Amino acid sequence: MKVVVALLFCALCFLGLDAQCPEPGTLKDAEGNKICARMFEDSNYYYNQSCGGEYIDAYPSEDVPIIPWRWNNRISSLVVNKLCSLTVWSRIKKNGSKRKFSSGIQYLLKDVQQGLLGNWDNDISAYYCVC
Ligand SMILES: [Ca+2]
Repeated sequence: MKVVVALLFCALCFLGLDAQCPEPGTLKDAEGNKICARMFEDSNYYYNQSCGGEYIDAYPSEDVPIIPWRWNNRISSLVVNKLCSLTVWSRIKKNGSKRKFSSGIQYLLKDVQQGLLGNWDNDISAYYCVC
């Protein structure tokens, strides 16, 4: 049992070190401006391979009731900066279900429950980010 726990702990350490998702406190754009949240098109059940593919950035106080068409129902993982929060909706114009993410890494939006049977994978259509 102890060996199993030790192995599991090591595996988690390894994943932590190799994590591809950026740490919340390090979120900046190419010019060094603070980003409120970064949303990615891909996720992975191996957490160190999550936050893949293309990404879209939300800046502090950015209010986007209608997500750009090519990003609609596409986001699968996300990171919210320290002291920021990201509110998302499942339908454009802030309709449908609503969910607020505080600072941290969401490796698998598939694991974030929406309603009784649904989840948030490929289902974000509007967002509002504040810091
Ligand atoms: Ca996706």
